[in-house]
Amino acid sequence: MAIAHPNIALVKYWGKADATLNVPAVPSVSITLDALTTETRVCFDASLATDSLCMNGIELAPTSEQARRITACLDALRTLTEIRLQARVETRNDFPTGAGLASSASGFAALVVAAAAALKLELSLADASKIARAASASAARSLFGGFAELPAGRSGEDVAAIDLAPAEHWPLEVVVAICAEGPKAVGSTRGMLDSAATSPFYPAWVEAAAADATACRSAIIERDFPTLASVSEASCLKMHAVMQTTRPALLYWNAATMATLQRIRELQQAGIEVFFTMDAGPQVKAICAPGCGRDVASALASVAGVSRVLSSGLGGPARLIDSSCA
Ligand code: 2P0
Repeated sequence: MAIAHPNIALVKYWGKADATLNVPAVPSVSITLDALTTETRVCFDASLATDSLCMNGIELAPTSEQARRITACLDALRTLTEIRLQARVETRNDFPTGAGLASSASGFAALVVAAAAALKLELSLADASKIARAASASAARSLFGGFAELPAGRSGEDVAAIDLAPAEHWPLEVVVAICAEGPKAVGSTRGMLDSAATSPFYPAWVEAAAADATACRSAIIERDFPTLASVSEASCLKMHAVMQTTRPALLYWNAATMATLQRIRELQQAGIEVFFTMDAGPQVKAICAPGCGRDVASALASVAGVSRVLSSGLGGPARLIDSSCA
């Protein structure tokens, strides 16, 4: 069994340089959370005719999109061995799946770690990260704890995420305001392709991304909260500007999202070190300087439309927790 945690990008990934190899067009910088967890068990079994997949207690049809992506990831690992057996995969998230909380990041990171161990493959972190990236680019970052970066690539390139700093370097706190519980309307992969094809802002977004990643990296290394807040909010809002100017428009926010942003602005004006980021869903992630999470959580819990808040510190890398069927 392997566990992995979702990560939240501070400088966002939105766009592909190579959709087939799943290579990002922009660099992204993320933090890995400790309070949300995916647990995945993989057993290769000679009695199976196809991969058999169970997610959160529900069997997935082999023809479903999720099953297809999981099998493709398992195939990438199987081809590195002599083993051609099919696998039983059981995976469970202790947080909402497919709702803008990066369940595909933790899911594919845990899958790669569990399946590699079950196949007795000794993969470097870089190689594990490349395989995870091919399945879901944000998963490449969840192989690492603390702070990670996934560089941009070019068409045909194979890029891996890199470790920027461990969680202990700067124990930021994260409060997630749940603004809607359901699954997101449009998946990230479809949305990114539509944005590249139709948003007039997409070229400017790609052009500015390297500078944002550089500024973010420096702010992390120097533990410079105001700079991290400024570059992260700007990256998030630019990404949402691209999303909103995509045709058909990707409107991930709801009224509670907006009310939460306004509450965070008030907290900032009151001197609390906090900033916001949002992904392909309505949830708002409030990133807090060490020690500020409790006050931010109680403030966001009372925002109209916020159903609950989740609080987290920064977490460790994807890892094996027992090796029974890995
Ligand atoms: C991120 N997102 O950097 C950005 C911000 C969503 C918004 O990474 O197409 O599910 O599978 O590579 O990994 C979501 O992207 O997309 C994502 P694919 P993935 O966190």
